Amino acid sequence: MGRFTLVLMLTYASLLGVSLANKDWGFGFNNTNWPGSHQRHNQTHAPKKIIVGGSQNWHFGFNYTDWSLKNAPFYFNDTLVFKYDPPSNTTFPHSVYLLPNLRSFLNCDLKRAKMIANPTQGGGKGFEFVLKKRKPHYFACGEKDGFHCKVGLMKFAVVPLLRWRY
Ligand SMILES: *[C@@H]1O[C@H](CO)[C@@H](O)[C@H](O)[C@H]1NC(C)=O
Ligand SMILES: *[C@@H]1O[C@H](CO)[C@@H](O)[C@H](O)[C@H]1NC(C)=O
Ligand SMILES: *[C@@H]1O[C@H](CO)[C@@H](O)[C@H](O)[C@H]1NC(C)=O
Ligand SMILES: *[C@@H]1O[C@H](CO)[C@@H](O)[C@H](O)[C@H]1NC(C)=O
Ligand SMILES: *[C@@H]1O[C@H](CO)[C@@H](O)[C@H](O)[C@H]1NC(C)=O
Ligand SMILES: [Cu+2]
Repeated sequence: MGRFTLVLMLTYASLLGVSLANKDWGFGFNNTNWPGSHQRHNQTHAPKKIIVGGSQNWHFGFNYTDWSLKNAPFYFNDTLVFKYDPPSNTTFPHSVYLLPNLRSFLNCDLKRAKMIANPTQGGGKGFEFVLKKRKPHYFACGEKDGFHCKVGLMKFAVVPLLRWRY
């Protein structure tokens, strides 16, 4: 195979790569008014408020991965609402953390996690989190050093605007 052919193949491959990348990710750059994007992702939908877990709220033992798959896709500016009783009202308080990456998510490793809602913030109307970043969000309960996350299934991942399954 000559050098020229190789270069051509590489060029072709990179073109393919770029077009695939655009197909999957390009809509994220400007989703206000992109012609043609409407068939794949309904751009006219208004941001929604979604109660995490639905009527189950945020509690130990509910499969939130399953819930998130059934309620995907989530969009930019959608609001996730975490509702859970404050310590004054329950003996099993919860919280909400963002885990830094897939690995910590899979292991329920809270070492570098960031608390976004403490055990009292889920009371009343609940804690609201707006999906503002175009990246995976790994949510978990941080109570009992990962026990709620690991054994209580209190974790789920969300990729705003990307459909989680096709
Ligand atoms: C997105 O595109 C629309 C129309 O083409 C334009 O008015 C708007 O400023 C763009 N937004 C961004 C963030 O580039
Ligand atoms: C897009 O969403 C709007 C509002 O939710 C709805 O009325 C419309 O039918 C949707 N369009 C498509 C193509 O799904
Ligand atoms: C939770 O739901 C997911 C997705 O449906 C499933 O793969 C998983 O096995 C479930 N976990 C448990 C412990 O039931
Ligand atoms: C999300 O909301 C912000 C502030 O309300 C707004 O500036 C932005 O255009 C919205 N983005 C999308 C994708 O709707
Ligand atoms: C705690 O429980 C009391 C009595 O059931 C109720 O009135 C109150 O609204 C609850 N507080 C929160 C923050 O849910
Ligand atoms: Cu918990």
